[in-house]
Amino acid sequence: MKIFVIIFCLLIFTTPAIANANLDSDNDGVSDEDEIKIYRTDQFKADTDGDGYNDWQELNNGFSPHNFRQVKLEDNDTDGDGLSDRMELNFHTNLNNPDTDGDGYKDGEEIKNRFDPLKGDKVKLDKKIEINTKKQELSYYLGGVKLGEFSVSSGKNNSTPKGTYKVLNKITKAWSPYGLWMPYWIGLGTGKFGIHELPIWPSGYREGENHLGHPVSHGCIRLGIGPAKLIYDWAEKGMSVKIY
Ligand SMILES: [Ca+2]
Ligand SMILES: [Ca+2]
Ligand SMILES: [Ca+2]
Ligand SMILES: [Ca+2]
Repeated sequence: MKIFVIIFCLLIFTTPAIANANLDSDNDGVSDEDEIKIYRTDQFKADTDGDGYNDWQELNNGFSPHNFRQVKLEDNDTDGDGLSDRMELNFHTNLNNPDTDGDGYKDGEEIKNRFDPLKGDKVKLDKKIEINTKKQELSYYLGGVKLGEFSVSSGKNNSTPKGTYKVLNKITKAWSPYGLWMPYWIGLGTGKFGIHELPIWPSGYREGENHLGHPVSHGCIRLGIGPAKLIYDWAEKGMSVKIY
């Protein structure tokens, strides 16, 4: 009898919740729950921004359902907090509230300064770089969320050591024993190799501009002009770099 009562209670209390989770009032393919909690769209209006495409079509094709112009999620910032709608979805922040955790700092500022935008106290998020030598790609992550990726040139004949290394040092313009400059040097492990911008010969000639995407270096990981400075500025001494 007791078991029967428990089962009966479970049925009456859980069934409506399950039904609600799948409820799609405006029949646009996105559940009410997801519209309210994740996408912050109008659960009673299939086409929230009135551009002729319903919310599901927009989200499924990577467009913002909050902009009547055809703007991609990564190029739209609904709440103007410096964090794109795409990144808000990735970080699980509220794309319609510039300060999700209400601590006085905008979501975009928090991400830029490495703070958790979901926790009011000053909790720092982990930074991580990963280099995929097969794909010749460097990705960088904050709190497990990928912020971006760049094409690299790693060592020829598998000469880039695999494993997880810590950032040893950062030097704006390091000198290589091969007789060339390595701008935006990020030393890894014991500093015998690292990440840097396409190297420059003393004559001024820039090495390997067309080599990104191909493993041609002596073991270092080369980045293009632009991405090298971005990663240099973003990287911190002691942070983890995984090469595989
Ligand atoms: Ca819906
Ligand atoms: Ca729309
Ligand atoms: Ca935003
Ligand atoms: Ca905040």
